[in-house]
Amino acid sequence: MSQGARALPRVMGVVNATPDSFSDGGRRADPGAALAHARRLVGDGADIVDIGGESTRPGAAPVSEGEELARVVPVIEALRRQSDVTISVDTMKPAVARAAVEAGASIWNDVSALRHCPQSLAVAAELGCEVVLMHMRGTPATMAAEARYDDVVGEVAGFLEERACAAIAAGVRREAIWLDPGLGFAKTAEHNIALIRGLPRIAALGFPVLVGASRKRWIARIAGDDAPEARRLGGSIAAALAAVRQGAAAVRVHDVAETRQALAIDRAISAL
Ligand code: HH2
Repeated sequence: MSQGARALPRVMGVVNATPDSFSDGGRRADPGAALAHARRLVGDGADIVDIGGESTRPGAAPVSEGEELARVVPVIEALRRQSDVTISVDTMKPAVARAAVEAGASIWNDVSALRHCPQSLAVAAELGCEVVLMHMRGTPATMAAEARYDDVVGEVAGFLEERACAAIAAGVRREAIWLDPGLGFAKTAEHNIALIRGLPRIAALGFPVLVGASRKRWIARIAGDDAPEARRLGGSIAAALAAVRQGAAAVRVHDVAETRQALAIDRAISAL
């Protein structure tokens, strides 16, 4: 994931192999549908496809390890056979990350920043894959009540720095680490905006930064239009462009083709 400041931002496309994801309502719960969607994202130009089998939306219920494995591993195996796209697995469970890497994933995207299980740090080091360390407080079931900060940017940056140090101390390669401020995870709309504005402080930690704003609830809240998930594209693209201008190296999105187009135009104009 090492890239210079002027490298093109990478676009990570989201595949939720879940019956209860907030953004797509479980339309891709069966592995065949999830695979078809992943292939479409690759055709749309995704640099990375992020496959998850446990929803992390506010209040989401946990999923058993067996269920999560059954949801994601067949999709990763099939996608690996059909495409050489970079695959990441969105999981908090080390056993799922391990099976995903064996099936062909090369990034472990962990919204718990390798804190969910005591073995997570050691397993990440052993797998040798890249890892995304994301800021969250509590769990998806409890996080909404924990959105209280004195200095959200400083506290998130401090947490991410501590987790990167813990990962390196456990044996994860420094160049394999990405950081993510975790928009929407124990954050109000105002916190999310402050974090996008404050991204340079997080990027200054010296790791590439991934930002996931796509279709999240705060976009409709700020726009004041109460738009449902599938109608938040305009705000999602605005947030992705802002994040990239503030130093994000990659954006996690549902609408890959549209985001890539917007990034290309933004890049062309800012290079004038
Ligand atoms: N957001 C979601 C899930 N995983 N991972 C990272 N690194 N950053 C994020 O912002 C992020 C994430 C939530 O979005 P989604 O996957 O669409 O929904 P759900 O968790 O309900 O499946």
